[in-house]
Amino acid sequence: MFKFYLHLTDIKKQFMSRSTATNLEMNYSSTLDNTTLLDLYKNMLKPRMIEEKMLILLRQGKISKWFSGIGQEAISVGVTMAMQDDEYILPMHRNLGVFTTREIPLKRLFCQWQGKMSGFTKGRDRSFHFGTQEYKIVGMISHLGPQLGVADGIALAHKLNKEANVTAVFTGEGGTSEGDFHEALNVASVWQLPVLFCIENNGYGLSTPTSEQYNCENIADKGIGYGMESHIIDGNNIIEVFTKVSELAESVRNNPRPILLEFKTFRMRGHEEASGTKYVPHELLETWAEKDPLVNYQAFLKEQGILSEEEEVKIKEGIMHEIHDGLEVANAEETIIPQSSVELNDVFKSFVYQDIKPSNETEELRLIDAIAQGLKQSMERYEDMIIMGQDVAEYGGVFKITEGFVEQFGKDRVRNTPICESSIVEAAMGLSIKGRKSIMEMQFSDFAASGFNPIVNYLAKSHYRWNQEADVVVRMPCGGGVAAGPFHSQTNEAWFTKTPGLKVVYPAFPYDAKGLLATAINDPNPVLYFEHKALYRSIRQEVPTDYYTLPLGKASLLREGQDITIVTYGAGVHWALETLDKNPSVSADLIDLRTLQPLDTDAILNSVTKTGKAIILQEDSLFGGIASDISAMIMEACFEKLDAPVRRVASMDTPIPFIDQLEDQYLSKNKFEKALLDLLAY
Ligand SMILES: Cc1ncc(C[n+]2csc(CCOP(=O)(O)OP(=O)(O)O)c2C)c(N)n1
Repeated sequence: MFKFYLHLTDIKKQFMSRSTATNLEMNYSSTLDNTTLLDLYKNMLKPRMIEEKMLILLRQGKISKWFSGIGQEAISVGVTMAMQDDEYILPMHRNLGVFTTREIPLKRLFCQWQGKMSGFTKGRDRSFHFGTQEYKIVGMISHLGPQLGVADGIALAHKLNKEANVTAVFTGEGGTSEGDFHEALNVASVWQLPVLFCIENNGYGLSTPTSEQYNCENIADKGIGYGMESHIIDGNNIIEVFTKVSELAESVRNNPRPILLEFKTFRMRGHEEASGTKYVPHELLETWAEKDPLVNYQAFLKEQGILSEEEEVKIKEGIMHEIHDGLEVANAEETIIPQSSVELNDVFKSFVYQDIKPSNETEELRLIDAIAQGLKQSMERYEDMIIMGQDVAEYGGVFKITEGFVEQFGKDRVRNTPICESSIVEAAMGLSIKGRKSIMEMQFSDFAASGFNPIVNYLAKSHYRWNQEADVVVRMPCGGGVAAGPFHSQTNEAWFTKTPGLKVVYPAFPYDAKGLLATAINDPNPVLYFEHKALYRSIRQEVPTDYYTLPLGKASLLREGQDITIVTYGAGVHWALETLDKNPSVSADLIDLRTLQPLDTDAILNSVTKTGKAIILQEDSLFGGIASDISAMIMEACFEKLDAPVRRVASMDTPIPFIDQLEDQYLSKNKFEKALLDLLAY
């Protein structure tokens, strides 16, 4: 608590009493006309009155949860009024004032909170967890921090489009402890992105006081570490918020750069209504109650003769009617009738595959060259598509796939990134919100762990939640057999195949790699594109020279036989081919899945129906891998056709080890032949 009291004393010096605050408001207000001054008031009053109504409904059990922004309205309203209508705002759970100041019809907000169809998420997400392109608002995901990086992506698109726009993103002081905060500010500063990072320092993150959240006097002090301008603003003074943010936003529009804004304020109610405020010292609540932004501002407007009693009553009545009418519409709307087909259809944005055939001209390419060529041709096809990743620019990436790209496409489009996996995935999401495609290169697929949250929670769920596609391809150099140890050898596709909303592509040959990459890029949904490092330079094939596409969700039948079905992908395909070459008497269907999501279930089930035996080979360790799901699927669909139990062949359930002998023992490669022959003999 010590630290918080410290800054409280500072603030007390400035705002000891209502009249001091009023003086300050007067100083700033001299530049504002009466209409603006009244608009600031009306815009603060509306969220306050809505909240008061919601608290009643909550007590009556008519809404599920409520995060109160009472006492913090000046920040939401002042910032939103300082922004142009075409500029994005990314608010948090206490920023109702952003939504109301952008004039979202209340009936829609109420429908959203009641989980009705006329809300913004078709009942799929609650409270403020939604975005709307119509109102240029991108709501939070529960994980708080990720939207900071999303703001970077939106701002990057503005900057590259040479649009003089600023993006405002909110977080609480608790959210500043997350890695996403650090990464987003770092990236924004390195790239000089026009973002206002608005930190609402309201004293508590759930029950945690600032003294247990960070260890410096002001959050604004962190700006210097990022090379970023920062300001402290009295978050309870609407005129100060509006005037300062307006000035700064205008300055950023003319001179794009990030700015860190720390708004000093206080959370007057519990974290959410059910949790109460027992842990908050009474003195603090009393002190801050005196600084209520709405009460003080109303007093100021009256003192100045700008707001009369009659006008006040009229404004309040107007808002009351609006709330009443909105609630009537929302209450009357029927509840959602669940239809599984509707839910499943919205997981992905619909995409009509366009089959583009190559000409006859081919050349022999290694897998790595085919990927590089495909990537280059897509960069030519989509002139505003961006590649981002560590060392991808002049250095050409650690595997040299983007070598020469900077010369052809320039540094704006081929962007070296700091080591900020989360924030770059988030930036890619932001680019998609602005309609730009992007590709992110994970230096090694293992490092997707550092960008995992935004992949599985942001990219994957965005279309289902609020109809916003995440038009992003994440390239994933993966796989073992390269004696690189537990952190540079994993094949971690199962982390993602589990998550609805992600497509997963895993080619084994140069021809497939090029055509599937083209489609992954054309597809507006998030795609994880796995590239096996051990195949990069070892597998060659004749590949069409010009651009072509291949469909996702279509396996390829590499060998045809009668006795057994082998299902595999990636390096497993080559291990299976070697085994079949060594055992010419084995008559097998060999299915290379090529994509794991969507999965070509027909190809698998049709083949097993014919052969009556199935063996699934994966490079990943056994438990929880995709082989288990395919096995279960075969069991369920083909039980009566099976002549033997389905067999899974996978690597050991240990981390993948470094030294050759251990790695060889670990990998499924050397277990496959015996398992295949055993199953044939069953
Ligand atoms: C990654 C993550 N960890 C924890 C939580 C639980 N949680 C939700 S809000 C919150 C407090 C946030 O504090 P702050 O950022 O200061 O915002 P405030 O609620 O005070 O406005 C916590 C701990 C979460 N939603 N996400």
